[in-house]
Amino acid sequence: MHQNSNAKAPAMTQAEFDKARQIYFERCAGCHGVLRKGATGKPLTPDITIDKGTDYLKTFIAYGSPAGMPNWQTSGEFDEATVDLMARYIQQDPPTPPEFSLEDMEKSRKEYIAVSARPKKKLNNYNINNIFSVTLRDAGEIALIDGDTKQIINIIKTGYAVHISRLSASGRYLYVIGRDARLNLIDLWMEKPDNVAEIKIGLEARSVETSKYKGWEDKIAIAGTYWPPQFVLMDGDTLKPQKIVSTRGMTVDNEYHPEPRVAAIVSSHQRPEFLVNAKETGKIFMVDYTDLKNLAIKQLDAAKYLHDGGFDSTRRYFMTAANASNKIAVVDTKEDKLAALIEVGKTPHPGRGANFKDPKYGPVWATSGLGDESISIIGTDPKGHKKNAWKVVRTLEGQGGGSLFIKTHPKSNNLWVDTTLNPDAKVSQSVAVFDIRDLSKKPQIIDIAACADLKDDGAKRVVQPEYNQKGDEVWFSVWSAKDKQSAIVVVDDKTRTCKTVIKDSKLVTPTGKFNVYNTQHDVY
Ligand code: DHE
Repeated sequence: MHQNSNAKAPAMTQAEFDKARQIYFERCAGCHGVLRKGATGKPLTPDITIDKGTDYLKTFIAYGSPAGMPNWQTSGEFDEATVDLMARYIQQDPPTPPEFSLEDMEKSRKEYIAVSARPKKKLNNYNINNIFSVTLRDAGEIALIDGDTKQIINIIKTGYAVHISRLSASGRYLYVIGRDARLNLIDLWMEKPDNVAEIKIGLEARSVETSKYKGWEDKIAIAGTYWPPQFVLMDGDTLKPQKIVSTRGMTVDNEYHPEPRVAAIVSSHQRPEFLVNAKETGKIFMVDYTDLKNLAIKQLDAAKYLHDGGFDSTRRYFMTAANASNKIAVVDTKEDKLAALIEVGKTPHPGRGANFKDPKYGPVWATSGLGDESISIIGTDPKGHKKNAWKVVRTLEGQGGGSLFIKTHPKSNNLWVDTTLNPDAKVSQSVAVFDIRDLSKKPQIIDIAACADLKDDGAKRVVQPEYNQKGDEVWFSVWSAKDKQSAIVVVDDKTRTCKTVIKDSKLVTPTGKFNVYNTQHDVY
């Protein structure tokens, strides 16, 4: 029998425990965390699960929940015996999660269409530059939507709790990473764009990127994991894994950390280099991808709990949130040096941030955040506006805390800010929009959820503004639970009025939206 520290945990044979552990790491870790401490899914540590008891847990696993827990038995994924096995497993002490080697990755890799058999030119008539890849978070899918016609081109199976999409430098390949660390490669040149390859790079992941430096377009893909704490470099067109690098090591305070999770990854436009954020150590790995056998990596000390970020308008400076330190770190990717650490509001959360020309302070980059209503505007022009560079030149007042994303476009006068996680439904269902030409003006508040006109009582959280390629439309997700109706609302950027609502039963829990052109060229 399996030995457990808590005698109240239900009995399991060792064989049952080993089988359940495999299932947990393959299907559950992406949402509940490898150590069961919770992430998008609830924590499942024994102090919680033993009290709930086997019958309660079996019901939850079998039928799922509107909050995103899949219905494992009624969907046919698990039979009753497996449900019972998993209900007993999550009452045991969480085992140390397994490492994940190159061999483990290669074993999981599938090439649905070999490179040689893929189209030699684009076989469809879509305006690829204006396609949106839309995360269908709890469905484990993405929707490809034609930005011109607003029609769904395809619904494509990806990883569980799919997280973000990124584009290859040529804009042909779409990379989609799931929290379960499944990476899908989608070929947008196919008659009907679809999966051409996939690989599992670990147990839990959030980020993916590809080589953008000239001469390296579409050559190398990189993806980072929360578990194991590492990142992997792969062939861009086949996902064949080539090199794993661990992020374990010393924090910026020179203490050892066993589990620095890989957060944002960006691809330098100045050098053949990736920038990889290690969350818990506060280190930024500058990874030179020109020679994987003799990999050259420079480690920059930034600040702990690195999260998301994006480039300034020149795409020379990487602006990234060290969110639990309430700081923005600025990396000069030409000099490969930390340029600044800037104090901002509580728990900054920029997504990729927003770049615009401030009428008084010149080129700036903006972030909103989770912890308070402040929107920090940072000067980003050390040449032309030296005294404003790397300083908060303005702080705007948004609707409140709980903001996840902020966005503008080079052709727009608007700065859009969501407040997705704000507890007040009025605030989480609307967005604030500032006029960049006069930031002293209060923002206009637009009730996006009302535009969607959804009949049921879903949460209707509005998340992540994303522009179309032309910069004259802003797309918002109206995100409700899996069993409620969601929608995508398209707003006319000039009139700031709702112009189209995309509603379809296939659009389950839409969250992130990635316009091909803007994502490929870092336009935000
Ligand atoms: Fe995300 C980006 C991590 C929850 C939607 N999210 C990121 C990035 C990281 C991250 C590290 C930057 C990736 C990059 O640029 O390479 N996200 C996490 C978490 O750890 C967290 C807080 C909890 C979790 O369990 O995953 C989390 N994220 C969420 C959500 O609940 C969101 C709102 C809805 C969803 O789909 O899961 C969400 N995250 C997003 C989006 C981006 C993102 C839309 C990309 C923004 C962009 O414009 O690039």
